[in-house]
Amino acid sequence: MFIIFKRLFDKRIKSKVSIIPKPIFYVKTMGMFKLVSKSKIIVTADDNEIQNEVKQNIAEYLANILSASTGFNFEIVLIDKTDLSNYLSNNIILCIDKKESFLDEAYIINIDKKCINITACEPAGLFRGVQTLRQLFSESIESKSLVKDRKWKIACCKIIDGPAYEYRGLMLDVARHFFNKEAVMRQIDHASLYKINKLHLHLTDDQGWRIEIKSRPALTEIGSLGSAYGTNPGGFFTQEDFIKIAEYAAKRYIEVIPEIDMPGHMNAALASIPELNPDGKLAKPRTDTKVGVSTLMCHSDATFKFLEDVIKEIAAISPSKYFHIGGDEADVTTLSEYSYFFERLIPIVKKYGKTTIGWRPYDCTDAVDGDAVVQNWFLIQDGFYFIKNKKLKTILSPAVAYLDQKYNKNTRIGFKWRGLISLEKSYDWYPSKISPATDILGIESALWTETIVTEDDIDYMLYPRLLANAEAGWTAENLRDFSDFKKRLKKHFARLDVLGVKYCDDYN
Ligand code: TNX
Repeated sequence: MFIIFKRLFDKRIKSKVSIIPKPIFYVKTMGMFKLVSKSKIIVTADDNEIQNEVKQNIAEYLANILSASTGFNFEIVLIDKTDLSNYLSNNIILCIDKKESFLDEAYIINIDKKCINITACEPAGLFRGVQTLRQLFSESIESKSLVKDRKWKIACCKIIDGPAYEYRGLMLDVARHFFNKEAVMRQIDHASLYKINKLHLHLTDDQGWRIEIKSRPALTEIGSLGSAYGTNPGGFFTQEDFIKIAEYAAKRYIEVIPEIDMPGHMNAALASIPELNPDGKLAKPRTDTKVGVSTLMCHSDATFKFLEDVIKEIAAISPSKYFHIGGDEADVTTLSEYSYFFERLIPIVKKYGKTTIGWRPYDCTDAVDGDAVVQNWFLIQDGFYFIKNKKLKTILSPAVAYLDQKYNKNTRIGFKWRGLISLEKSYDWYPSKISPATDILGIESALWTETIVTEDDIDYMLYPRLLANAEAGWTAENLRDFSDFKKRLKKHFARLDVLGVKYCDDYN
């Protein structure tokens, strides 16, 4: 009898736990932890500076989320590790332990009847652990308003977790259609729940220039007006906006990587600055979505003077060590111009302290070597694709991570030049099968926005596929399984509903 009861009970608890991306190890133990009005968030670390960082970025963040729905006020208490035994009852403990020799973003969660303890060796690990903790509560914990008459219980458990890949990115194209900083921050919030840690902003393209360059005001006075198909009036980030976005992301342990796409995809600049054009006259603005139509003059000093102004200003406001220099679809640039271009450009990027990332085929040029990173979107499903064997660190963006592609023929927006990308396709792929595992820095989901105009459109294309891609980046390949993912995902729709994410439900 007891055994039957226990089984039923186990099943009930088990069916409630639905963590995405899947952690390395989860085991349920006996009993339940209950969050109560006197629960506190306890922060402990050996180092004062780190303790303060954890308080500001993680404890306050967690307190905000939990207090809105529970109505409790969660005092945050900084303590010395030696006092920990006095602070166990009912509390959430965030603990930095440098002695734990795991990766930066790894963490351990121990939940017993008395307390929740999240331990990591770096704040980023605690932040990832907090995202898991959110998912252990019922979805109503995400509510921005008070949820009455609810018991905030979690089944006791132990979780050990850490990422498969260090780079787990989302690319957002704000050039084809512009999205303002509030819209970008909202996406940062949702992506961080699924442990995404890079936000690559595609800031410029033929249809629009979206970042203020103070020494070149025409870029935004002219180049930011308009969008693909002329569907909206465009817009741009001031440098202040960009700094705010990067700070907001950094508090969520997400690094913002700026991209200026060159030497192709440059029409918005050519339409703003006369001396970038062979005849010294402004190019016509473009609202069509043809690619491979524009190029900078690769042998021109005016071009490099312009690029240095741009790189210098962006490098100064961007905390990331990376600078993405595009390099894709330069179809009207000859091969020798293309090679010369990167030979002259890359030292400028280095001069301002940044490491380049570029889309394939920039890696084919001799200038690209060493710690440069390539973003490979030419990937084919079966078989590696080496060029020159440089063993560059690689970010994988195969078709299955192109979330601007339709799910199926009913999808109301999106392209299909890379095929239809159902939820299953976006989940069921294995990075090490398409690139040598030792070269993989990570993976990135790409959201090009030719057909994506509103925030609802972004949600519709990203969700739920971003969860599938996120698991491909975070969870070790041998632990992944689509049918298990689908079961977990089912429960996430309720969470996404509470968060107000307008996901697509026709995703097969
Ligand atoms: C290809 S993939 C592009 C973009 C387009 C996208 C549309 C790559 C590096 N470039 O310019 O927006 O296709 O799917």
